[in-house]
Amino acid sequence: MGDEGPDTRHYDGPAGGWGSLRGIGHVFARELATPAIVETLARQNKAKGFMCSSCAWGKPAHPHVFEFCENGAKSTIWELTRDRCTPAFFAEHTVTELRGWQDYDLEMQGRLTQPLRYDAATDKYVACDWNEAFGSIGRELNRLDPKSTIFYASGKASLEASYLYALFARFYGHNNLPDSSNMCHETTSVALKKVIGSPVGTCVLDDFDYCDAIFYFGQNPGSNSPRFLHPLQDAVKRGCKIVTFNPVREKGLEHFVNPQNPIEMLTGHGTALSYMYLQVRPGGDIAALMGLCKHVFATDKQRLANGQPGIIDRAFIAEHTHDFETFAQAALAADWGEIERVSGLTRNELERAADVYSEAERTIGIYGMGLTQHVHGSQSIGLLVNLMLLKGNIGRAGAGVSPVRGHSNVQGQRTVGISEKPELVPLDKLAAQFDFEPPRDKGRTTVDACQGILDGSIRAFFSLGGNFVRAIPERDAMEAAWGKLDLTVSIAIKLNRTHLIPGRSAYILPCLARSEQDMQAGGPQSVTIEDSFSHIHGSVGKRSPASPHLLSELAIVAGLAKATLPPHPKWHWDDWAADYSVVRDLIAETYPDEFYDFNARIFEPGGFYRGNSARDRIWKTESGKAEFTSPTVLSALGIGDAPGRFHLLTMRSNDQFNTTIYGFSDRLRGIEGLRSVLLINPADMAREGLREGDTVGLVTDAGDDVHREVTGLTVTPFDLPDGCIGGYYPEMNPLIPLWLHDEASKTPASKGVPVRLIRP
Ligand SMILES: Nc1nc2c(c(=O)[nH]1)N[C@H]1C(S)=C(S)[C@@H](COP(=O)(O)OP(=O)(O)OC[C@H]3O[C@@H](n4cnc5c(=O)[nH]c(N)nc54)[C@H](O)[C@@H]3O)O[C@H]1N2
Ligand SMILES: Nc1nc2c(c(=O)[nH]1)N[C@H]1C(S)=C(S)[C@@H](COP(=O)(O)OP(=O)(O)OC[C@H]3O[C@@H](n4cnc5c(=O)[nH]c(N)nc54)[C@H](O)[C@@H]3O)O[C@H]1N2
Ligand SMILES: [Mo]
Repeated sequence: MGDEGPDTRHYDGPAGGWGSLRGIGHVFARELATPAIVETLARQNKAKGFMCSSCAWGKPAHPHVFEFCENGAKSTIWELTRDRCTPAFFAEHTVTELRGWQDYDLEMQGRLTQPLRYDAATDKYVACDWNEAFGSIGRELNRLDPKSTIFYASGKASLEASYLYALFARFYGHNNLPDSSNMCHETTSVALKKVIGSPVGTCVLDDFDYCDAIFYFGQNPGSNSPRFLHPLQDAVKRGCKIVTFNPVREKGLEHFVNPQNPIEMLTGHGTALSYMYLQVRPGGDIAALMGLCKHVFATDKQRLANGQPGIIDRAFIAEHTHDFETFAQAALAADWGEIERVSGLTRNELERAADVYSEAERTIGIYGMGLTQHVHGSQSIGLLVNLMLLKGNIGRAGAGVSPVRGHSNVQGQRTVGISEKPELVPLDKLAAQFDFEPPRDKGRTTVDACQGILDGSIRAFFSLGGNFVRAIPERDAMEAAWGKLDLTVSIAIKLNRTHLIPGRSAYILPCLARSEQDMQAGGPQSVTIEDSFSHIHGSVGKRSPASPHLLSELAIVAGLAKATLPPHPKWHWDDWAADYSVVRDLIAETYPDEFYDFNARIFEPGGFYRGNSARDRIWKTESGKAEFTSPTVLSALGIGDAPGRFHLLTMRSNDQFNTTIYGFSDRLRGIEGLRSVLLINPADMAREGLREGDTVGLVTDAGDDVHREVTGLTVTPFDLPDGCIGGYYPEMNPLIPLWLHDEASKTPASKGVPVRLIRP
């Protein structure tokens, strides 16, 4: 697969359209999909149906006939594959041998079927039974200092399983509960909390029916949240203007043919989405936003001078915000020359974009990893909020700031207590509810966990889903340190690279997937998840489990906890695992304002809204108002330009979900058959004396003395700003220094890695 030659024909088709149907068809054929898969897809993202396990995009109250996208379908088909990765497979292959396999080939073995224990003598995983696994893991945990263990979660497990996982950690004695969010939207959780007092976006799905403009930063809906293309298309048809800031010309933001519209499918005529598409340099968003604000101030001043009404919403600013004047001064002082240099955009482009903002009555600011994964990412988010605040665009219909979240329940896991930040968790409430003394000290983020693994202070690692070793920065050093852990436990549905670096004692615990029926002592169970818009949805799995030996994630967490912790009159693990509605009652007791009547509301069409204070213009910030912040830098990159240095942005293809590689077709970018590519613009290629198809490598150019490299990359011309290189995540992760992360949240700076080219 991966050794096929590159085929980087330009893809002229739109996002969606026949290409997306063919994209599903490939996976469908390969997986020998059954009528059961078709039935499951028809129930996807609908009330009383099953909630897609791909992205966290909202689920409308009035869904389409097929409320799923190309990538949601791939994700479901990937879960429901007929292939099985059984103990017989592990008997044939040593772990050392499997470490040489590609991610794609590992997951292609299919669903894990039985609990597995690592046997060091034979270097193989062998089947074990659940009691044996729980018992020995419990004994290991009782030998360890709780503070030397990490309980990671990857953003997919349900609210119920996540709530119990966090309880287990705290009953055991630590707050080391990092989440995939720490590599993703933690910048959001920290920056939005600081400036608007709410750690999540303020929009709901309906806002897209009313907005006049969307300012769209660093998020790729065509691949990563394709159902978003429908509301975007509807908005554009109403006259809403989308202004996009992205170094890459992403197809999904340019042109969309709706696969659910027969006329568009037959004619190929869809909708051009972006009114302006601005190819900002990586990390150039602070500068771009500064330029936008600067021009809004200038236009406002001009209009006032002409006796016209101003643009800036002064009443809102006076009543609801803090530190406006400081920011107004900073914007005035910002230099257009610097703004143009750092953003890579012209003053004229930014002024035209700012005019769109000034003219729109209601604007939504959207963003994704293009803002969050930078050293000064939290400052970019602060400035986007400033832009919104200038016209009172937070806390009214059709307006707001809207981060597009990743994993299907990543936001929800934080909501119900998976957090390393004890101040975000109602610990007193939990103490009273469960009669114990919770740990009060700060837990470890993903980066802190990695540091602990490198320095030996962390001894055990649990993962509730995910593929941690593959997703984190500094891969070479991390893989070497990982094997020295005393205990590694992965709750998973398919085999991945992380499982192949076993600790001294290691277990893989296979679980049910969300689409599968979850039968417990109390009958068939449903679970819940929270989408990007803070709406909570019930999800019912109906498919037969991939193996009779699988347990639900919740049952596994309860089994581990019961085997580790002493009996306690208020800890009813068996009852909780028997009936998840009991767990929902516990959640409602801990978070009554958001989850009251939880069980009665889980199947409301469109989900139930747990509310957002900033949307109601209640600002839970230090000053009690929304905060204008003034940036300390204009570039979000931690390490600036230098001769020979490129800024690497790590990207997702249209044919992957994070570390799960569905195939080798990045259709929307016209890159076929190969992931080991180095994308670079033709002018930079000429300057470097490179030709298409050359093989080169990259080394990190971060000024420390660690050598980090990735080799064997095929040079591929691509439309990118000067001085910028594109490559795929996770293949590029060995290049990212662990210390290169957002200053406030420690989110790794995966979109701004300083690198140099090396020739073989
Ligand atoms: N099919 C599929 N769906 C997914 C995922 C997947 O892997 N596959 N992953 C899920 C997860 S966990 C997440 S977090 C989301 C991620 O979804 P996104 O937030 O869309 O993440 P990326 O694709 O990594 O990058 C987003 C965009 O940022 C742009 N960009 C890079 N650097 C900059 C910059 O400096 N400034 C600006 N303005 N733009 C920049 C890139 O060109 C890219 O278009 O998607 C979720 N959904
Ligand atoms: N360079 C670079 N690095 C990045 C990023 C980037 O843009 N660039 N993005 C970052 C982001 S946004 C994220 S969110 C992280 C992702 O990091 P993770 O969340 O840790 O990784 P995933 O690839 O989503 O995890 C895939 C594995 O999850 C398991 N799994 C799938 N479904 C289930 C389930 O239902 N239950 C259980 N228990 N297990 C399941 C499968 O075994 C599968 O192999 O990576 C981060 N790393
Ligand atoms: Mo993510």
